[in-house]
Amino acid sequence: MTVDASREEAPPELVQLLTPEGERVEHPDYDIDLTPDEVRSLYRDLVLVRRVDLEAVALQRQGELGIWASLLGQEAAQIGSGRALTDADMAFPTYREHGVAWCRDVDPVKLLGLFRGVNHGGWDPAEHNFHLYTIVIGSQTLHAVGYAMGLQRDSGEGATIVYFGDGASSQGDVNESFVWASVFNAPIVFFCQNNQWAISEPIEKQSRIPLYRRASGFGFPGIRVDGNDVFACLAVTRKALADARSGQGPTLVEAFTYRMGAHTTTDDPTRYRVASELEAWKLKDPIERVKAYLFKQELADQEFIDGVEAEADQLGADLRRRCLAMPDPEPLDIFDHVYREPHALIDEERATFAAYLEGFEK
Ligand SMILES: Cc1ncc(C[n+]2csc(CCOP(=O)(O)OP(=O)(O)O)c2C)c(N)n1
Ligand SMILES: [Mg+2]
Repeated sequence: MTVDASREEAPPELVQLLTPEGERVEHPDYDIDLTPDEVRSLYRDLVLVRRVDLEAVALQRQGELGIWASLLGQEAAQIGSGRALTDADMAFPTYREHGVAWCRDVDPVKLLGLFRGVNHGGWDPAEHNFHLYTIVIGSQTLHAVGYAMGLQRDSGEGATIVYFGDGASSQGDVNESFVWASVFNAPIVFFCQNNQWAISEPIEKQSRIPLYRRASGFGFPGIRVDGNDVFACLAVTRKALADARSGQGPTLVEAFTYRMGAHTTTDDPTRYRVASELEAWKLKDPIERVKAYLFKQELADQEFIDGVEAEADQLGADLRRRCLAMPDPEPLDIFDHVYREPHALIDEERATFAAYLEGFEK
């Protein structure tokens, strides 16, 4: 059965400021004025976070991490939105926001600690204004709206940004958080990285309409941005955050991007998607377009590019060394972090587990 052509939608508009070929384009509502230093700095961020990710995948493959969720392909969405944040803003990530963690000055080795199983979070959310990674899909959107409502009541300053995926958009939590944010006019940006896949489920199985259009049903604006364009992601997120801070309420940003790698290191995407799809997205690489722009505008030369590459090599090597040096926790430590105060049940469980460990030969 075919769908009546009159029922089909026109293709959605996408905010883009830098084409895949590295050409600057204008947009009537979004513009950005970046100094050469700022553009070079964005390029550096993109390259360095890709290296952190590459090193982490290698470490997992060598048995040094239990699992890793790669950000490959999503660097521009994360660096663009992450660099739009000010110190007063609070970010709530999923488990893939290594680029945003970078922008919040979280040492990447702390991310590795979580995936190596040597800590339960790794950083102090209050110190970095970057919440702990959340694996329960979509649940952080409710936490973030609550936080935003707190900001609204306490200081009236700062905004909240919450990250989630295309798959998460089908979760009840996410839809409930849209209702709360809307009716309370909460200072929040919903930043959805539509990377086209939720493990093996394609976006077509999540929505009949472009995700950004969901926002209008809840009563706030939604916008689709080229998620592989770091300039556009920065401009759009800056505007959405400014709106949130000035009492305009929430915005849904749909960053249209692509998960270039596996869902996590436990997944094999060749089992459910065709190679040509990946090849098409490779042409839209978020780093290559900034590099092309830097060359075309004569804002950087090969020496600069090589310098960033050398810095990435050093970062990767340093990360590997510090990852391997992280001590294993004592098995019984896990019981110390369940409750703040002593607890009879936990004491009993600790004793049982200690007796079990005693049963092994030393
Ligand atoms: C509540 C809940 N249901 C199911 C899962 C298992 N799960 C982990 S990741 C994932 C897919 C998420 O896809 P998406 O929201 O698009 O984010 P992406 O991984 O693509 O960044 C699912 C279903 C989970 N972690 N939590
Ligand atoms: Mg996804």
